[in-house]
Amino acid sequence: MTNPGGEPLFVRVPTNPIITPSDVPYPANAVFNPGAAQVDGDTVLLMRVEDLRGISSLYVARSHDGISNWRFDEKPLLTPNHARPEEVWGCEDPRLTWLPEREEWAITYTAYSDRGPLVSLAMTRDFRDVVRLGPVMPPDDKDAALLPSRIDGRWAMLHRPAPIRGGAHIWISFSPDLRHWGDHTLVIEARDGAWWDAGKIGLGPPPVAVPGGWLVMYHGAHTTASGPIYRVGLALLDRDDPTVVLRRSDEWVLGPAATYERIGDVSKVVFPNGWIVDAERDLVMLYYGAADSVVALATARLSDVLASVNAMPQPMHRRATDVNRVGWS
Ligand code: BMA
Repeated sequence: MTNPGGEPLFVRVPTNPIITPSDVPYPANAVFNPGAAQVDGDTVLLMRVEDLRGISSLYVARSHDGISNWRFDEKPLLTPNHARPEEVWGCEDPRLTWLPEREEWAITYTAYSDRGPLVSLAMTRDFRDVVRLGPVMPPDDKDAALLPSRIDGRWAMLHRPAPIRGGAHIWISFSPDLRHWGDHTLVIEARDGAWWDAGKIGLGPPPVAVPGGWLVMYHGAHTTASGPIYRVGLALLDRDDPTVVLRRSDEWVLGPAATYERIGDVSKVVFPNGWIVDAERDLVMLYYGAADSVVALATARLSDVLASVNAMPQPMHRRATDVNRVGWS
């Protein structure tokens, strides 16, 4: 997908990949799928680091410009805690949402239990100390992020349960207290057949409030004879009722093209979990895991992203559950 000038919407920085396993001060097989935050003038990445056993922990990296001169914490912020059965096989793929009401960051991450991956929640103010609230969704469920503020008095979380039957779609659930979740509602359905987002989709970075709604990026895993191809597209949800999809891209906006995206532990994967959306600088900095091996960065003008989203088709059914059948397959 291109901007109004016909150029690609998202442009990779020339120094990609910006962080590799050889950059970090601890043994790592892979460094990927970071969440992103802006804290005290720094860009903070909370990176998934897979160690030489195959178990992932979440480590902090900081940089003033968000591109170079990364400073790496030596110890993980979150590492499997054996008193917690939900994460015996790792802590993966964090999304970071600043909650103004609580003045802290919510970390939604995939806790890998021996019963499957589930969504777990932890809180931090500074990315130095962290408090776990624990599992909020049972397995299999992942790709979760909180909305930054309550909707009609309740917290809202987008996430991706993987049902035994049918495709894997994006749902939203609501909570009065961040602990008890309900009113589970299907929001964005994976498409079918040859589509890039057929069969399995999942939320990317946390939704961001923009004029006209919530800007959402999501990944689609298109199945091929040589395994899945992970690409990303955009959607816009209604600001007051995020169960309503206002816009959805037909085309992906970023897909594996560079060598570091096409070749790695899992080839042909771009997997963004974090973005810095800066209205003042008209800038989106999109951080993503490439080929489940390294961290990469692509940038876009926010105004171009919004213009593209507003030109995208309006889904025939604004609510996934509005379809004229028993939905939820
Ligand atoms: C997803 C997650 C991601 C990973 C992606 C591609 O299901 O497990 O952590 O980057 O697959 O392998």
